[in-house]
Amino acid sequence: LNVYYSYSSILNYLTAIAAATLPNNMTATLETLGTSYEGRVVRMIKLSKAGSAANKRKIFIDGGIHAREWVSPATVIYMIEMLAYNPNNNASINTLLNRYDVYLAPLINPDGYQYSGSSYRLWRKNRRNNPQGNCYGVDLNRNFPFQWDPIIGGSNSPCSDLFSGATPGSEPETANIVNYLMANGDLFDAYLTIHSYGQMWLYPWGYTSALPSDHSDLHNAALSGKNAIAAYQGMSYLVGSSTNELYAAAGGSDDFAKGGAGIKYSYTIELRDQGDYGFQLPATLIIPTAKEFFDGFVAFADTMYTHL
Ligand code: 0X9
Ligand code: ZN
Repeated sequence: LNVYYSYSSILNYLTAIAAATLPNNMTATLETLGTSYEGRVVRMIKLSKAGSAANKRKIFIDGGIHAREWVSPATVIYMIEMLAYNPNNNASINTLLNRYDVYLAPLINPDGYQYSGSSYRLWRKNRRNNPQGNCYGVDLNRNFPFQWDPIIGGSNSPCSDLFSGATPGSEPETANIVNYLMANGDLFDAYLTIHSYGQMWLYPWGYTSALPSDHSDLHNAALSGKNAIAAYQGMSYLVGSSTNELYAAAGGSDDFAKGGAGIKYSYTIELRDQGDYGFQLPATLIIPTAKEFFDGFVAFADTMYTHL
């Protein structure tokens, strides 16, 4: 993680960790969410500590929905590494793993990520060849089938970076998450989707300025995360609802996870920075960005669990 991994390096990493012998009774299981528009496989790692409570609750974390946000998959891989090995035998990590199985899918949009690396660094969408016009790509974070509406922060134009897609859930990369969460969502307490940049810990709704009825639970758990982040290097994260703190944008995965799949603690995380490097965060900042967020995640999960 001193460099950004390619798509194939990410796949190799996930395959290797599933084959590795892990300490502390940890097991890593490789699962497949599906394939992308261009046919790349989308994988997920399940991390579970054997011998801890039966029928544990679960947490789902994804990254790489937006192609250019490279620190997102890198951070999810860092999280896999820390949870799998817990190199300092940290008590808070052990507690988390005694309470939760954690499912991590670092690269939801492999076609876009590949294209961002090979052809156009600031590519955002997937790589669908849109039938109308000569434009490629759907913004996967406008495509989720809950309150889908191109008029609200999306677009009906296939050439827009914010194209919401022809229909709700039209994209294979969207369907990979939707199908998994619809089948398993009731076992999950939390859904976190990792993006960059802006340093925000956002909760639903993204399609309206109204707040969910349990918004104070989501806000308080996120504050624990924010405070743990600040304790590392003083980085400041903003906590609030997507619409109220950022902008209204319908069809996001966070809104779907909460409103469609019924996962209570649903968040979009915007990692570093605040615009100096923007999407092109230097690789030297992967580790500090990932470490502070991981600290925040562990603190968040503790607050979430103790308030269930
Ligand atoms: O606009 C987005 O999709 C996210 N920001 S980003 O810069 N990473 O593109 C924010 C999404 C917040 N959630 C919803 N609007 N549902
Ligand atoms: Zn994003």
